Amino acid sequence: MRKTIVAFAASALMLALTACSGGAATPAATGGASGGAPNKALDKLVVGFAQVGAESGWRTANTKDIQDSFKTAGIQLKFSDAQQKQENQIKAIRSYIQQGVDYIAFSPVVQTGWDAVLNEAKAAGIPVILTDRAVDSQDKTLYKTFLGSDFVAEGKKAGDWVTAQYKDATSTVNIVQLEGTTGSAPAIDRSSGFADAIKGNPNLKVVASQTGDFTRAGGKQVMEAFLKSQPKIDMVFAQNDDMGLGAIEAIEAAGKVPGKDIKIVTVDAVKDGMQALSDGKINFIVECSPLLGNQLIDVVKKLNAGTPVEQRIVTEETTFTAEQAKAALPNRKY
Ligand code: GYE
Repeated sequence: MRKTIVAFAASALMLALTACSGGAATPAATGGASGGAPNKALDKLVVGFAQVGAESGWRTANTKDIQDSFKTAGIQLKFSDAQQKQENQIKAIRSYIQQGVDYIAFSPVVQTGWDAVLNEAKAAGIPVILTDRAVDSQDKTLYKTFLGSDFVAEGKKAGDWVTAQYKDATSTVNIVQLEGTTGSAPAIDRSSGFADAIKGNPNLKVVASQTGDFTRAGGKQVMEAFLKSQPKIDMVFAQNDDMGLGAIEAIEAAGKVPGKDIKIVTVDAVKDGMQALSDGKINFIVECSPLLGNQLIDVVKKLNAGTPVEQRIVTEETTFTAEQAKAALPNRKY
C-alpha cells in the first residue's frame, strides 16, 4: 500500500514537472521523444517573435511572411522590432518570458551574448526557435532548432561567380566588400565563404572591406568613402541587395557606370535587387530566401505535438544572372 502511494506521488510530481516545463527540458530539446508535449489547440498557442529590425527589403519581406503565415495558421503572434539593437531584442525576449508565451522565436542580430537570456527562457520552460540567424552558444539545448540559410554557402557562390568571371585575368582585380552588420552570422559567414572561394586566384584581391550594416544608406556611405580612398575598384561584393543598391547610387554620383565600370555581386534577390540586375546595374545575385514563416509554423506545430524536429533546417536557394532575373521578376513576391 505504502509503496503504491510513493509511486503515485512520484508520478504526480513527474507530471507536474513535465507540465510546467512545457517540454523544454525533455529529450525533445535535442529532437528526441514526445514526453511533455503541450498538445494545445492551435488557437490557444501564443508565440513571441523578436525581430532584428527593418533594415532591408529582405527583412521587410521576412516580417510580412511571418505575420501572414501566423494569420493563416490561426496561431497568435506577438511581434517586436528591435531596431537592430541586441539590448532591445533581449528586453523583448524577457517580456515574452514574463508574459508566459508558449514559444519564443527570434532572429539574433549578432551571434554572441545570448546565453543568459536563453537560460532564462529554458528555466521558464519556454522553448526557443532560432530563425534566419545563428547564435554561437555552446549549449545546444538552449534552443530547439535553427532554421534559415547556409550563409557560408552563399558567400561561396558569390566568390565562385567572381572567380569564373575573372579566370583569364592577367592583372590584379581590385574588389571592395560591403559587409553586413558586424558580428552577425550572415556577415561573418558570407565573408568567410567569399574569401575561401576566391583564394585560389592570387589576382583577386579584397582591397577594402567595411560594414554598411545591411542598409542602403550604409552601403552608399561606405562606397562613397571607398571611391575616394581607392585608386581603382573593379568590383563590389555587397553582402545584401540594399547595400549594393546604395553602392549603385554612390558609383553613379561619381560618374561611373555600375555593372560595367564597376561590377557588382550581391546576396538576397529581393525585387529591387532583381530589377537592378535585370537593368544591368548589378551583375549577379545569390538568393537568400526571407520566406521562413511556414517553416516556423511547421516547427511550432511539431513541438506542440511532441514530434521531433531537426536541430538545423536549411533553406534551399539558387542564384540569378540578368537573364534569369528578367524571367523571374514578374512572379517575384517580394
Ligand atoms: O541578407 C539582409 C538582412 O539575416 C539573412 O539580414 C539575413 C540578412 C539579409 O538585413 O538583407
